[in-house]
Amino acid sequence: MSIQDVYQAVVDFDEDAMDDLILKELDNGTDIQQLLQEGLIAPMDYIGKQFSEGELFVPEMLMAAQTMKKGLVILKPKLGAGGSASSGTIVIGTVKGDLHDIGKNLVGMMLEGGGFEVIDLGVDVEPMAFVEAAKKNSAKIVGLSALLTTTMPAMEETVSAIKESGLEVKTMVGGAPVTQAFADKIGASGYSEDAPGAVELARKLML
Ligand code: B1M
Repeated sequence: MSIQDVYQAVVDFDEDAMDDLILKELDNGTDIQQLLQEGLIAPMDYIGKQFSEGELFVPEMLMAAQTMKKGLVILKPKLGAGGSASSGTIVIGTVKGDLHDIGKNLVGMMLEGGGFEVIDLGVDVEPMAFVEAAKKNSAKIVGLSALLTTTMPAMEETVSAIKESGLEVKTMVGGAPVTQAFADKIGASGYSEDAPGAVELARKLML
C-alpha cells in the first residue's frame, strides 16, 4: 500500500477502494499534506490535462472528481486540525436566472481537488448573495458560471456588485457563452474555458 495506490484509484475512478486506501495510509502514519497533494490533487491535475487534450470527457472527469471527493471527506477534518489545509476559499455559483449546474459542479469539484475550500451557493444566485457569502467566508475569489446568453448580464451585474462592495475579492467567470473578451468587458479578474483551466486560474489569482 502506498500513496501511489490512492493516486491510481482516482485515475481508475475506483470509488469503492478509496475509503480503505485512505484509512490504511492514515494508519501507516503517512503525512496528511503529502497524501492530499500526491494522492488526491496530483491525479486530478493529470485528469484535467487529459480532459483538456481531449483524451477524457465530462463523465470520466466527474467520476474521477467523485472518487477524489470520497478521499477528501476523510482527510478534511484532519487537515483542519493541522492548519495550512486549504489553498484559500472560493465562493462559486451559477448566476441569477440560470439553472445550469453541471459545469459549475465540475469546476467546484476540480477546485476542491486542487486544494481549495469551495463554498457552493448553487444556481440562480442573486448578486448580493455572492457578496454576502464572500464576506462571511473571507473568500479570496468568487467564481461565476453562466450557460445562457440571457443570463450573461447577471454575471456583469454580479461582478459590479462585488466591486462596489469594496471587498478585496477577485472574480473568475466561465460557462459556454462566456469568452475572454466578455470577461474583460465586464471587468472580471479572469476567465477559464474549462474546469481544469479554472484550477490553474484560481492558483494564479490567489498569488
Ligand atoms: Co439548457 N441550454 N436550457 N438545460 N442546456 C443550453 C445551455 C443550450 C446551449 C441548449 C441549446 O439550445 N443548444 C441553450 C442556451 C442557448 C443560449 O443561451 N445561447 C439552453 C437553453 C435555451 C435552456 C432553456 C432556456 C430551455 C427552455 O426551457 N426553453 C432552459 C433554461 C433554464 C434556466 O437556466 N433558467 C434550459 C434548461 C436546461 C435543463 C434544466 C434541462 C438542463 C440543465 C441541467 C443542469 O444543469 N442541472 C440543460 C442542459 C443539460 C443543457 C445542455 C444540453 C448541456 C449543458 C451542460 O451541462 N454541459 C446545453 C447544451 C450544450 O451545452 N450542449 C444547454 C456540460 C457542462 C460540463 O459544460 O456547463 O459548459 P458547461 O461547463 C464547462 C465550461 O463551460 C466551463 O467548465 C465546464 C467544463 O469543464 N465552465 C466554467 C462552466 N462554468 C464555469 C465557471 C468557471 C470556469 C469555467 O469559473 C467560475
